[in-house]
Amino acid sequence: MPTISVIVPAMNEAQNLSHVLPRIPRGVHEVILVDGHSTDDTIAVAQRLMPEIRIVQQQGRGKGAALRTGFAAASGDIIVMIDADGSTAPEEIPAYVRALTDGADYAKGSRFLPGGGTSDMPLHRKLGNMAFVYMVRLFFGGHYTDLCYGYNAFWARVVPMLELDRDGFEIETEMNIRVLRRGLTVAEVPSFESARVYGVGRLRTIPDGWRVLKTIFRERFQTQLGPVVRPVATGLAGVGTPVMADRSPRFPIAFEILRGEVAPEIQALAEEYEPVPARVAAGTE
Ligand SMILES: Nc1nc2c(ncn2[C@@H]2O[C@H](COP(=O)(O)OP(=O)(O)OP(=O)(O)O)[C@@H](O)[C@H]2O)c(=O)[nH]1
Ligand SMILES: [Mg+2]
Repeated sequence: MPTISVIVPAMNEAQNLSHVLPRIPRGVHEVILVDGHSTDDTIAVAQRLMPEIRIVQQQGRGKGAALRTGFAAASGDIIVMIDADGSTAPEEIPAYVRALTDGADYAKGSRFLPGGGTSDMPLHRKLGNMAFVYMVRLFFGGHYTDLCYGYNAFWARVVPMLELDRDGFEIETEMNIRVLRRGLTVAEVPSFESARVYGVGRLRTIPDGWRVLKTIFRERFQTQLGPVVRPVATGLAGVGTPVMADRSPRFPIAFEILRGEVAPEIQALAEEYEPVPARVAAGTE
């Protein structure tokens, strides 16, 4: 039975955690809060709301560094990343899990698929995000409908293939591009992003947008990834068992979708979810 780790990066989110942690469906294997050296009561509040929560101090600075710390600490088969400010809905976790157990390697949220949406994005951010989406389609193939969004889920075994090294909000861009470069099977899941409940976000449109842009170009022109592991068969509309043609010594684990049921509480919710036909991204490398 695949187990699920939920990673929650949090920096001074004490006021928001009651809008997030209690909404995480029962049946997940662990919840890891990656603390960004919060100076408020984030840790105490998290422990009160969820006594079994694992608290990990992030290494380095920024949301990207926090997520990388969280991914390294996760012990589940599936990793789901959500925000601590109430923007991402924990009720959607089963939908992401379903996309993975249906055959995707990586399930990325999209606010711009039918059924998704956002009340957290001013127009200029929507336009910037769309421009980046089209650049990524042009450079890397696939047909993403969203890019700079922090709600994704994937099999934990995907993590070492991604060789992530970004520190800031551009980590999501790095992840979303690298799964394409690796030729992994990607599904998009419609997702609704709410406004953060309390406080102000740390994302700054111009500097962080610039970091995203630099990341896209670096992926296009500079970064060499380690040995490529290429799926030769991805089955119907991404639902199938990706078989890896070349088993690189660095990634000795063949990708077999762990079929079977997740925890019954999640499974029951996932069954109610009618998957939108997976948007499968074609690999380019
Ligand atoms: N551990 C850690 N978490 C962070 C850091 N920066 C942001 N986060 C968390 O990452 C999530 C998303 O960050 P936000 O600041 O809300 O960014 P955003 O959602 O793009 O911005 P808003 O729309 O204004 O909320 C939240 O849960 C933050 O607490 C950081 O440096 N360290
Ligand atoms: Mg936010």
